Amino acid sequence: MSTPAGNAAVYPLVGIVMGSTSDWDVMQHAARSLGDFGVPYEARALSAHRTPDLLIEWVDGLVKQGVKCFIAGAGGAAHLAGVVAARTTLPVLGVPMPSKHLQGLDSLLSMIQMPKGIPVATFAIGEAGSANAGLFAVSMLALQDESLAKKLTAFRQRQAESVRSAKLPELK
Ligand code: RP5
Repeated sequence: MSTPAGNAAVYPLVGIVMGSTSDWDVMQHAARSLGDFGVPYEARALSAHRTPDLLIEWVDGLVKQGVKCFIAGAGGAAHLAGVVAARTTLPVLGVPMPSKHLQGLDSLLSMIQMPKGIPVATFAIGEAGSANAGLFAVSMLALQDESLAKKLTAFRQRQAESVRSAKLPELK
């Protein structure tokens, strides 16, 4: 779907996949977290049940290119993250989509209850989980990248400062 730099020579460090283009509203928050830190990513809508072969092909392709982790967002009987995790030993971060009938509880339980042996690190339902999955990927990459670690520290400091300086509204 997109890469932040639009530069063909930059290989993605993170693969973002979602089960449907309808998930993009939520999954763009993961992409934004990565983009804000200058982390190259590739984002695609690919389904574990509608396009299984294409999904596996995409995962294998990114692994070959040297991607460091995957973020997978899906809703309902959300098996996408589990299927990605079954294909690679790289870390897979799962984001449960809010769903129409069960408000994302179905997505959360499907994703978080991975059977022993194939882990998926599951985040909160919706936008917060998506943004946090992006930030978590940045933290992992920062383990081996000092300048990224500094950016992350600066981000935390700015965030803390905005809370410290926040003023409550006047009484009505
Ligand atoms: C899942 O089904 C997707 O991840 C999405 O959250 C949900 C609905 O998909 P669409 O019907 O909008 O394509 O596979």
